[in-house]
Amino acid sequence: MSTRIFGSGIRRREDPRLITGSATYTDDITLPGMVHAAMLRSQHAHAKITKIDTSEATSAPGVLAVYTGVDIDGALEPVPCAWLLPDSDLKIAAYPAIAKDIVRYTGDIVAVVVADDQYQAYDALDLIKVDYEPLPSVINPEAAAKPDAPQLHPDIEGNQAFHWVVSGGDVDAAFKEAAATGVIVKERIIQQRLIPNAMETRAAVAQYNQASGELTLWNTTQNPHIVRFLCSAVTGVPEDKLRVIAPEVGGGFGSKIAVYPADFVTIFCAKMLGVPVKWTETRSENYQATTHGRDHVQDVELAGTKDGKITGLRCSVQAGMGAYLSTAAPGIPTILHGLMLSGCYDIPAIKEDVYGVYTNGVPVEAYRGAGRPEATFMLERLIDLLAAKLDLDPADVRQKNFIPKFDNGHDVITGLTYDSGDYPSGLTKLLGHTDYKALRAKQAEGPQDGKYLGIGISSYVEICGLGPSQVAGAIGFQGGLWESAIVRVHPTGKVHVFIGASPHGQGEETTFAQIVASEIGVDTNDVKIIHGDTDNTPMGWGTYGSRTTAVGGAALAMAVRKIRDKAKVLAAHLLEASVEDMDYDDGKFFVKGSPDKSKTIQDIALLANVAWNMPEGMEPGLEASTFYDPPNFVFPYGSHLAVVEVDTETGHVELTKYTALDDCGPQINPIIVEGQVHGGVVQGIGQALWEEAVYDESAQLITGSMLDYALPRADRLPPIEVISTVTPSPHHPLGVKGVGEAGTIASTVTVCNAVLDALRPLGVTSIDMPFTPERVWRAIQDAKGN
Ligand code: MCN
Repeated sequence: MSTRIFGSGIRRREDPRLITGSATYTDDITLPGMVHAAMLRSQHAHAKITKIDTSEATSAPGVLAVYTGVDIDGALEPVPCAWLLPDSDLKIAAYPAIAKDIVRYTGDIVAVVVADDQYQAYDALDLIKVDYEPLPSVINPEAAAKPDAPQLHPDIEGNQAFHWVVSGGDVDAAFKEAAATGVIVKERIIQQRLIPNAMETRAAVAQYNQASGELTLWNTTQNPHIVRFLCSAVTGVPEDKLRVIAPEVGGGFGSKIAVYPADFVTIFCAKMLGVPVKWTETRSENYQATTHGRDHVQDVELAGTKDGKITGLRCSVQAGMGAYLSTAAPGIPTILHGLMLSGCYDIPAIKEDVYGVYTNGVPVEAYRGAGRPEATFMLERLIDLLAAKLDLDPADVRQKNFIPKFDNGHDVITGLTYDSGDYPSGLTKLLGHTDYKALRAKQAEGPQDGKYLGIGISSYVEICGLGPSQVAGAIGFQGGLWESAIVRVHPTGKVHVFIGASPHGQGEETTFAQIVASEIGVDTNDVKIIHGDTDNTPMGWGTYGSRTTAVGGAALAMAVRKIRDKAKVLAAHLLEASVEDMDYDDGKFFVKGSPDKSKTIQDIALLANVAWNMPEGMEPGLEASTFYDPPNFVFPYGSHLAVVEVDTETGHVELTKYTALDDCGPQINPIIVEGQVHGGVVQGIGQALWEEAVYDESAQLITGSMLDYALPRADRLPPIEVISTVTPSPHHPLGVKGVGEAGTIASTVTVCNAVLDALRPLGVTSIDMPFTPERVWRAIQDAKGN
């Protein structure tokens, strides 16, 4: 086995079971005596519950129990929020898993039915009679922050969940100077609500042993250890008696970070009834009750000099939180958004006010990119506006402002230290590769048949590899951000890796095997990656924030290096050489200068496990574990380019070209990286052109199914070209940075910049996302004064 396996695009070992239908998801779990739960969810966005009559439902065929908010009183603690943002006047609205007095979004659980089968449970839901007294509702975060807005929570004035500020440099002076001698550009940006669309909806199966008090929860989650932690706190089952298993998870995109009311309710039912209980969400329930993403109203202004040097950025953001604060919600529009506002540039003065606002919508959580697409959009859109105002090429304005190449740390005004980057070279490579000059020349030929050509670029840097834990504490994240790995080499040289991280589509079963294979020279097929079961894996803080490879991969690399070090000592002992005289290459330990005097890793695995002849004081076995807490985040970056043709008669946008240049350090598996970028780019394009969670004036979700919510379709996309540069992270043992969210962070603004570049000759400077044909057409008509 060659050490070159690191960096090779081997096929994903996960795929055969995924594409042949032989994977086991939570809904595939069937246990003896198992019964089924269905949640009755509020149809009102905001209402008082005056009466609930469950008598008819309780006596319906197959029904075992109906529980309401009264029943869980005292049995379940309130649903927790786990990001207690400091210095923000955070006001958490405590709420029960089943609403008792007031519902605050269409989807709030009002009752649960448990029946012998799923259909009986659903039929019985219709028999529960709930009397509501409707209350006024509000969905737009800006409207919800107004003094006369309906009040969601009695003691949270103005619906304000928090007010957080990031500030560095003298912003007011920068704007004063720009007003006198330079330029200022302003924009109002609506980051519409988005609905994450994982292939698998949410599900939970709870099995409680009333004799032992042990509970097993199969749960479709991105972070089983966090689920165990929070379920223990809410249900009272001690952590040592609580096992959480995330079997196959069909994607999450952030929506499976949260621990949901329905998870706690399923556990409650299993505890009460003493039989296993399964709950699986329907797709429309998923739209209604699984967390949404984005939902910002952003007012942004950028100050610059007349030759295009950026001097200041000032913004105010109203971030819709939905009815309650979801598990990680407060950190998203703040830490993951506000701290990234300097982007790839050295902006000397930045101030942002972020207001988290309660609204009558589904709680908002992380959605691929989580805060960073919204930050990148603000900055990169404003840079295009600045370039347009000064009649400069947007690529030149970026080059003029980029932080110069750095290898080991660069401080930006928001307080972060980026690890490494070469932003100018990345953009130069992208522009060369796509023949940007030729594209501009073609554009200069003018519209063809009413179709205007637009070229959009954006440059991004993102914060990922979430860690270190010390920072987690400082920013109020109620957990650690380290990862751990155990590597166990069996007597025949086959390897088991136990990891706390919990991939759910990203491919780490393949790339982590590549790490092991590269470090100790075993075949990737001889390495099994075990994850997603809290009883069988060491602690891990989950897969989100593109951290699994940056943090979990580092833990693994360090553990497997310990194996290599021990194997070297053993080999020296067996070959009667001193350790200093030993060399290692490609799975073989040999005496320097005498390659035939060698032991393979398999030889050593056997000898270590039988332990007949160990060096003095050495423990038997070939196993190592590592707890890795990174010294800093990692900061991948890149530049993307899109070309569009806009039909000014119909407003239709045709995306004709998309090229992504990303730098995530050395790539373990370029095919997986490409796949991640493809998926991410498409999700970002979805926001730019098609997707929007629409609520009506009474806060009813009217895009409540896939019929009404426009997901990206393959036939509407051009080939997505993925190129790269490689800048290692100085602090990661393998130099790698994350890539899982990169595409989404860059692509939304890239495509919007392209459309608005196309429409510049017509005087259109702003359109609200998504850029549907109707909105584009109307913007053109408005610009024409029609
Ligand atoms: N990788 C690599 N070389 C690098 C960096 C990464 O080969 N230099 C590989 C990794 O080993 C892994 C993949 O690329 O196989 C993504 O790794 P990483 O960037 O570490 O991201 P995570 O595994 O932490 O995944 C989280 C990220 C996030 S936050 C969202 S949201 C998202 C995403 O990944 N959700 C996804 N990608 C997704 N892909 C699928 N199929 N489903 C989701 O729900």
